[in-house]
Amino acid sequence: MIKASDFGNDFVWGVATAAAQIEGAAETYGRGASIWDTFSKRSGKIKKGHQPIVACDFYHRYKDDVALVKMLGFGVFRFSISWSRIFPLGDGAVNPEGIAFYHRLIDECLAQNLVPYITLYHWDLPQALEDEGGWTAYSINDSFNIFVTFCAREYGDRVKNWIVLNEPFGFTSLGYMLGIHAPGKTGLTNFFSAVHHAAIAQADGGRILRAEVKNAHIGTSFSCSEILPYTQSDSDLLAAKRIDCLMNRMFVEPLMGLGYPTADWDVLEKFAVQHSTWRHTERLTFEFDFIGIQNYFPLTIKYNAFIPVVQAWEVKAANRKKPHTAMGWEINPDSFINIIKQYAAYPKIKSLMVTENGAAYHDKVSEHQVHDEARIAYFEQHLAALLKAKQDGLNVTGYMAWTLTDNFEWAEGFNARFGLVHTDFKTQERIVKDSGHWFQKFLNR
Ligand code: IFM
Repeated sequence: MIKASDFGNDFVWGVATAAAQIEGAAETYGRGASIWDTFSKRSGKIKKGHQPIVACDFYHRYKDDVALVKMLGFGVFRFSISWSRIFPLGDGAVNPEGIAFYHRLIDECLAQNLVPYITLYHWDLPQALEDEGGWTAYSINDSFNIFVTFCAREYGDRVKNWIVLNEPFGFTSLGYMLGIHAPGKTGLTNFFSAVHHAAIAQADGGRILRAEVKNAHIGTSFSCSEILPYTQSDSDLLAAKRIDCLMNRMFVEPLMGLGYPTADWDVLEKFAVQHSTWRHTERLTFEFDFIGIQNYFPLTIKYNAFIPVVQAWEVKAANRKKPHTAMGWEINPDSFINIIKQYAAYPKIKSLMVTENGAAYHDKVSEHQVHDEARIAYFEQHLAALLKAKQDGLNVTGYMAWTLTDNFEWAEGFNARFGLVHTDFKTQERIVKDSGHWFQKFLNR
């Protein structure tokens, strides 16, 4: 049985959350609408028509939830700031009630001896900015920089740990290419311009934090998946390479000063030729103190001539049978380590931290308990693999479980449960699941 102390005294243990998924109070206390408020009101966009208006009611229950983080034994609480709670219209006038809420939350963390990690952007763009083009518009970078500067000056005296963006691949691909997340835009042109503005935002954000926050520890986080070719044929290998560019490399390499991986995907080269700012490597580069890795599954990729642009398709692996979570995501701790190693190989990475990892299951409440053995096994296996990799020399400095309470899982609504704590969305009652109790024991040993 592994235990937290095996990872060393300096290893950071946290639990991660995001404002739009937990806070609620979406239409009160001066908050402006975010793209998720608007999107979730559109018919058919969210499973069962769920909306994040109340969510976990964290806005009102933050003290109890922070106490749960403490009780489970974590040292870090990661949360994000709702941009439209601070700037209801994205920039311009601020909302004093919103500003005060995060002061209360930070104070509560510090009072409980928890280290706050703030994510600046976890997908909930102010609707007012989306109306001006959102992440596809160059003006987003000015507004984002105003927001980052404000938060850094307001909270930077007490918060030293910052994460600029959460999963740029996630919000640009699902929200601006496939249209299945807010704001529901589609197409390659929207996608690539969103990718580029997000790349500028992450580097600019890092620079602003460095200038504004004394002794800051600054990171940004990436969703990343190991991309496995279906066979060793040239066509499958090249298809896998293109998807690796699309899902992983295109987001991290500009940051490392390497520019976009245009040599390995001709579509990127075409965009770079058309848009001169794509070659402005200097603005896209920033040396973060840590890179956040968020991994949930690997993908097996096969060449498919009928798929436009990437000519690649995800298929079931021919040579490995692995279990899946309730989201249909393959559980594969080896692959979790492989993708961390892929990122660790970039020469400019100072350190890596797992800033999200977890699993959704169809939990059942019985006699006030949730026996989620599958989730416990998931954490045990991933942490055992991580410990081994760390002992073998991988520079990983922390792990944050996704997530504290069951919450609003974007297009899945409240139907996908990832929490260590069960949420009854009618009564807001919390029940610590067996996986929460498991963490409590693991962290205290
Ligand atoms: O819930 C999300 C989170 O907001 C971003 N990373 C993946 C999680 C599970 O889908």
